Amino acid sequence: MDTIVEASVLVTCPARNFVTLKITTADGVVGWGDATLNGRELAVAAYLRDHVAPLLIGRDPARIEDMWNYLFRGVYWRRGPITMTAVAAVDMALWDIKGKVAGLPVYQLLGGAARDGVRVYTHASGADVPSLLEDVARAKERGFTAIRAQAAVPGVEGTYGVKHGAYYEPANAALPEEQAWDTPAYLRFAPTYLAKVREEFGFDFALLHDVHHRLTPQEAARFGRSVEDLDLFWMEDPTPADNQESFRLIRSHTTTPIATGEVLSSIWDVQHLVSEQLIDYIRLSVTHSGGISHLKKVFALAELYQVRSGSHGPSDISPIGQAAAVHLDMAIANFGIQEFMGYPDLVDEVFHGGPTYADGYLHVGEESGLGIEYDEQAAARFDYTARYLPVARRLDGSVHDW
Ligand code: CS2
Ligand code: MG
Repeated sequence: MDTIVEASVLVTCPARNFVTLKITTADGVVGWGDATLNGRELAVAAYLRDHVAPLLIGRDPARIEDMWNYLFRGVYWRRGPITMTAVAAVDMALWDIKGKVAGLPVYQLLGGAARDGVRVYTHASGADVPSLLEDVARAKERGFTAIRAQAAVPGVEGTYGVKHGAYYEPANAALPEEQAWDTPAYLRFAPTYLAKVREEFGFDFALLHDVHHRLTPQEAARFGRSVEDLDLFWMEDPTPADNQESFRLIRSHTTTPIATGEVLSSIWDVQHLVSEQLIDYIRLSVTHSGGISHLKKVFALAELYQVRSGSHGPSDISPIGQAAAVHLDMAIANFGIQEFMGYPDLVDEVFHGGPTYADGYLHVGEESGLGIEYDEQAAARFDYTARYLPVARRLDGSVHDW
């Protein structure tokens, strides 16, 4: 039996922070896991380094389900993004090792290809409508058949989702930037710019929009109704999912498809949403919800209720997490779509390999394991840089969901 002899936590910042777990076995096999949680990277790194890594030494890397339960049930305090991101990193690394030992890509270990490729959507945004339309045009030129559209709301400084430069990175300051939020202004403006996208580009591509937890259920129902003729692929995070039952009000008023889940981290956080068919797409990410093993169970539950996957895949999930997501996307029956923003070039200096993009799809390679290698020497060149996600405040100064 092979055993784990080393588990090390690597923090690097090529353009943005990433946390990576490296597990090494006595047979010299190395597995990599993504442990990046935007704005809370050091919390996960500490949890892994101080409370998980010492427990891994001497254990059998082949016993993935046992390890998952050991780290989920065996620690007593359970669930939540910090814990589930740490568990995810171990899970991904062990699947990477299992694939390397078997000489197979991970998707083959999950049941093989259920599709020829993984359809992806990317982001388009603009500080005003003309720049949004230009960004949508660029995404279409790159072959994307599914595009998320976000524009700044006039008069609302710092509207969510508008990139500054080539990539959208919301963790933009050493302390949380405070951004204004004005729901009535958003409700008046967002449907108009989404309509302009349809007017300019028609209906032959999937148009997505991220509400980003900003509305009450009633406001979200109103928003969903207002864009029904725009045939959105989904409206995302229309309202916070802390109260899963609140989605029923939205569901009862609009046929606009609903996606949620990226800030959730376990099957129990979405069980009611899925089993009551209150949503159409589930957005948990491999990196923040316990890894491949747990997310495969979430998608299996979702399949019973005709809910499809729509995994979160921003640039603040590392290429390792993105690769793990694509391996899982390849193997499940109820795949919906995969988010794919791409990464700044600097990231390629640390993370080598991974799925390749072509004509609106990601194609996972045939390399064994997850297919990503991590350059520790390159990573050591990029020190952690404190970056926080913004905080939203309403016009009266009270805190709103960001
Ligand atoms: C967004 C993310 O991609 C999305 O759907 O919700 O950009 C999210 O804001 C970031 O991942 C937060 O770090
Ligand atoms: Mg989102």
